[in-house]
Formats: sequence, C-alpha cells, structure tokens
Amino acid sequence: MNQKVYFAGSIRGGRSDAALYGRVIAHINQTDMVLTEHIGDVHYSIETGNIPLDRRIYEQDTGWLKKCDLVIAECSSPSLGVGYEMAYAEKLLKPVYIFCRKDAFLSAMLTGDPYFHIYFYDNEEDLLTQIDEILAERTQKAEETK
Ligand code: 6IA
Repeated sequence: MNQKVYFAGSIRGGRSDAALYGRVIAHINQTDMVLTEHIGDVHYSIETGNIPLDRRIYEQDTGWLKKCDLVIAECSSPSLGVGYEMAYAEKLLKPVYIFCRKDAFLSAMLTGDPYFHIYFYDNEEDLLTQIDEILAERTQKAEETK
C-alpha cells in the first residue's frame, strides 16, 4: 500500500453521486488505501437526530484526517461536511485535491483558496486518470524522501 487517502463526498448533502464515489474508491484501492470506504456505499443511512452517533462520526473522521497522507474530495454535489473537512485538512497542512464536474458549481471559498488543488473534469475516465497521476506523483515523492 502506498498513500492513505481520505476520500470525501456528500452524504447528507445528497447521495446522487454515491455510486460514482464507490467506483472512485474501488479504483484508488487498487494502488493505495482509502480510509473512508463507506462514502461509496449507496445504502448508507442519511438519517439525522442521533447526536451521540454524530459525535462518534466526527471523532472518527477527524481522526482519519489526522492520519491520512492526502485528501481527495469529489465536490460536484455540495456538502457542508465536505467543506468542513477540507478546511480542517488545510489547518493540518494535508494536501487537498478537489474534483468537480465541469457543469457543476464550486464555492468561491474553495476556488478562491490557493491552498487547494482544484480540477474540473469532463467525465469519469478523465477523473480517474487525474487521480492516478496525483497518486503516482505523490508516491514517487514519498519514495524520494525515504
Ligand atoms: O454534510 P455531509 O453529510 O454531506 O458530509 C459528508 C462528509 O462528512 C463526508 O466526506 C464524510 O467524511 C463525513 N460524514 C458525514 N456523515 C457521515 C457519516 N454518517 N459517516 C461517516 N462520515 C460522515 C453516517 C450516518 C448514519 C450512520 C446515520
């Protein structure tokens, strides 16, 4: 295994891209390790109102953000949680790669922040190719600094 990837995608913000997240996670797992595999589960519950459960989710996810090597976020479906995670990752100085379909809108709070690496993609093949390039480059850099 090479990089530990925190993959972020919308949950309560809307699950219309859940199947896409699942395919991206499976693709990344061929070469690297996704910590947040549940994001791609199309049957994942979006129920609200269970605060103790939400606290556990928050502790688990912020723990994984501290542990990860990089964050990859698919942001075509806007999500408060994903926005929060990216700002949290920036504070931790984790590299953050943001992907958005060309026909979707991204907040100025992301496109205006020079810390983030932002990619607008045409289709799924393009998305996976760009992710592969990023992972290969980061793995090579990690090897060089060993
Ligand atoms: O605001 P959103 O729900 O769309 O935020 C999505 C982001 O927050 C994802 O990238 C996740 O990492 C994180 N997140 C939000 N909800 C959950 C979650 N819910 N489990 C794990 N990570 C989450 C489970 C809820 C369920 C058991 C009732």
